[in-house]
Amino acid sequence: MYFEKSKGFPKDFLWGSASAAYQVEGAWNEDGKGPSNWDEFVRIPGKTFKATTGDKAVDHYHRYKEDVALMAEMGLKTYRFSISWPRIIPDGNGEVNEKGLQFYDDLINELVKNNIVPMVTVYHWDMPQALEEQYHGWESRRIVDDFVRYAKVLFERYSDRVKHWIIMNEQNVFTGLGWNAGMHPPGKVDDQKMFYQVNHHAFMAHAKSVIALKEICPDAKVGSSFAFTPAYAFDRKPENAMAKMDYDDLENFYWMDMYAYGRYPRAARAYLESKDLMPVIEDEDEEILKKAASLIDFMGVNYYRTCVAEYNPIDGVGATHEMNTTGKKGTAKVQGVPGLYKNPANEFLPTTDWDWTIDPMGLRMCCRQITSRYDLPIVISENGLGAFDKFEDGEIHDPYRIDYLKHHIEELKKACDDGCRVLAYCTWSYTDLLSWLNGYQKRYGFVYVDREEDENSGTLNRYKKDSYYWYKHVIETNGEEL
Ligand code: BGP
Repeated sequence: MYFEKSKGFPKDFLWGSASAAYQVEGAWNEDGKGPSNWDEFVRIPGKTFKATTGDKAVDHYHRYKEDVALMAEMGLKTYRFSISWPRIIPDGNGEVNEKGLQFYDDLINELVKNNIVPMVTVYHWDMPQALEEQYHGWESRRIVDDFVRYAKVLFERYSDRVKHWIIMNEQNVFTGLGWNAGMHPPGKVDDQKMFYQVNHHAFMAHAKSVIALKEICPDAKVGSSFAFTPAYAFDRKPENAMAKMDYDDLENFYWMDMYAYGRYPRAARAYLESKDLMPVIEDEDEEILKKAASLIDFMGVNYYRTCVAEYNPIDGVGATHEMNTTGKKGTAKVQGVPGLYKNPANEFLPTTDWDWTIDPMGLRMCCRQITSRYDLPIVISENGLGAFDKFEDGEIHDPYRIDYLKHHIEELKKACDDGCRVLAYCTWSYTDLLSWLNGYQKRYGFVYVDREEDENSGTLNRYKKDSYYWYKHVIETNGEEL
């Protein structure tokens, strides 16, 4: 839609930035923390770019005060971070580690003291390795109770100060890469049946945690963050429009419908039943999922890119289990689901060095679709550009990042004008950090961290990039001057 004049962002809009425990904290075996599935996985040769780990990451565990001071100076309104389950309950379901709880108490207090709203992700992919050993983690329904116990420990300890909660980060990504592509723990390949079962367990863990939070802290706001990649139909050929519908039901609505309605899309269900892929669902699940859906306050969206959906014949391309993790542009390959869709490149859009399309309008489309389909408020919990940055005498000039964020914020403003209720916008990321599979050279932050792939490289000192000063001004003007 077109409006003569923009109403702009709401007065209390939360301008933020995000991170995740494994990607920033380091201190992987300090103060009683147990090993996580990621601590284990990164040690398997060939799994990450140049065998990088989060052992030290960017040492946020020891430098959080300095990081929060930089946020305060910038005027950041909210900081989204995740809590490491194995720091809180080292073996997943045994003793609670007071030192782990203390770390997040200190971080939260530091944020609150600086007028920064803490936004907490309960699960951003680091699961206690002990649960993998006990019952194969997410593959067993036993994880649901252990997860909810962990979540309740957090709610009871922090919900006096934390009012914004994200239960799951990108359930579609950690399960897809974990059980189909073999690129995240537990590294399973093409285990479709288990992929859907694991997702059902994660949906139950999400739902029961939402219900528990509202009992403990009724005024808390809660949702989960979905990695939303909208698709364009390849062209006006009906079979390509249908490929887009299939893609949406199986790759997007499968998760968002569950969070917002507590049910799977009918067409997805029918497809899974025909392939004998439907997960085992227990009698009481439906009621719990529906109750949780009625309680969520927002849809969390991590938006990076759009894709294209084109009909893929039954003997067409499948999953390649490959990704551009080197930053050598043009190395990504077309992937698809035979009989349904494939995702060819979009020649109308530029791409990053890691072959992700750059499509600001896609962000507005995410908001519009969520508003039309679910009529829920929206938290943009991640959006940003991974790029090579150059450090020159203490300065980092990153006009490409400013350009990327500026155009996305412009589109977000239009989404607000369209009537979408957007509560927050968090860039990915605040400081540079570990990119799970792409090492430290794929940088996202406003704050440059002096380190490279080698664990012993760099001082870990922090430097403000040009984008830091730019975002400071965006916040000061509530998005009026971009
Ligand atoms: C999201 C994750 C983040 C972050 C981001 C960038 O999927 O939630 O944790 O890593 O993507 O991705 P990457 O690091 O692969 O470039």
